Amino acid sequence: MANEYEPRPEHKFTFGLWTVGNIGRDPFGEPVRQPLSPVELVHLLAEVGAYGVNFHDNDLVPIDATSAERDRIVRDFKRALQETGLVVPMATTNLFTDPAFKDGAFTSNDPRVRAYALQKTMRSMDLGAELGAKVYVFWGGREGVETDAAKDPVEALKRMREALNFLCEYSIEQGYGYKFALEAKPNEPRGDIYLATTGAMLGFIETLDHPEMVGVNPEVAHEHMAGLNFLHAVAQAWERGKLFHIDLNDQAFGRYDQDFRFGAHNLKSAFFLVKFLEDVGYQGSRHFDAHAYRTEGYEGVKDFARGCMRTYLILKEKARRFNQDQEIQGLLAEINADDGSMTGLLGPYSRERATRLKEYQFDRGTLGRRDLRYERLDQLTVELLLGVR
Ligand code: DIG
Ligand code: MN
Ligand code: MN
Repeated sequence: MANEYEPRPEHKFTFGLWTVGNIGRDPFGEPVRQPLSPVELVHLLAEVGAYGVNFHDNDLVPIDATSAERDRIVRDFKRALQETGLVVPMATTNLFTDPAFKDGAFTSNDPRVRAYALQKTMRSMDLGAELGAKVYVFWGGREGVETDAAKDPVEALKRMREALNFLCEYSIEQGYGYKFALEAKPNEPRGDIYLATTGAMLGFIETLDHPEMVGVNPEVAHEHMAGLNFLHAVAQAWERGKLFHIDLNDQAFGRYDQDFRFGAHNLKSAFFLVKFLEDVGYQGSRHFDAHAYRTEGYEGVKDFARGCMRTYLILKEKARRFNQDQEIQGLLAEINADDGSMTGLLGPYSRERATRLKEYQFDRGTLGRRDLRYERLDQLTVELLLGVR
């Protein structure tokens, strides 16, 4: 039998060209790896067992490419997809590298930059649609400030809303059928980035003209940078039907954006995330927006990519065991037991229910004395993860 931790297409593991193609440049050092072409990266991803590949426009087509060069690049890329069977579930726009975007794209104070950002995004949406992408991610890496003297945050939100409304209309008119997925990050590269968390994005989506087209793309590292529980952000998005995509990686709290291999830093939170995605039947891509350590060559990059997928599958098996574990499930049944005594008191509002609730005599002492056995439950979870159950 094929190893149960080997990736298969049905697992929907995807990587961006910019992840396995990351050449190791950082703010304090030059690149450590030679660049690979998009075609070479597609074959590398096929070799490690990925299902799909995603890209920013300029990961695939350089910003100064001629239309003839663009056509050749896209033709070669399509051939590599055909040869390997990889698909393109998601596309996005690079609105953060070029100096033109140094003060933002959609929220820039310069209307020429705001207009250019719309043009660049429409062209990138065309490219993504040509390659079959159905999810379009918006990460506003430069949509922020270093000083709030420079930009009115209300005006910035209005500009962001206007741009997204415009681009929703464009997708509708073109018949692209895109689901827009907004990706939050609290800071870096800007001192502060607008719409800093997935929760902020969920509130903002409801103010758009086509909220039904727009969801979120939560990233582990970004919610961790904000000191938040990633599972709770994902659960809130899921509960609202807005989990359109997800960026999996890992990240220490309070650090710069580390984009570590999935599960490389906090296995327990990674386990609860995988358990959630599998328990609810999430059908989207498991996209690893991460990159290998700067110490690695391309064999190490493949180790990184294999590690992301293998850890996900191992944790998926741990989640199955958690759901089958008699002692764990027995404790959960005890914890969630309901003797029915509150049935008449809890539920939708009615004057009669409110009256009864106000008159009910609670024994606070009894309520406070309950021994919930969470220590035992968590220890069993840890022992499951440590492989001793
Ligand atoms: C960084 O976390 C961002 C960019 O890489 C990209 O726009 C998005 C796509 O997943 N993630
Ligand atoms: Mn990141
Ligand atoms: Mn990301």
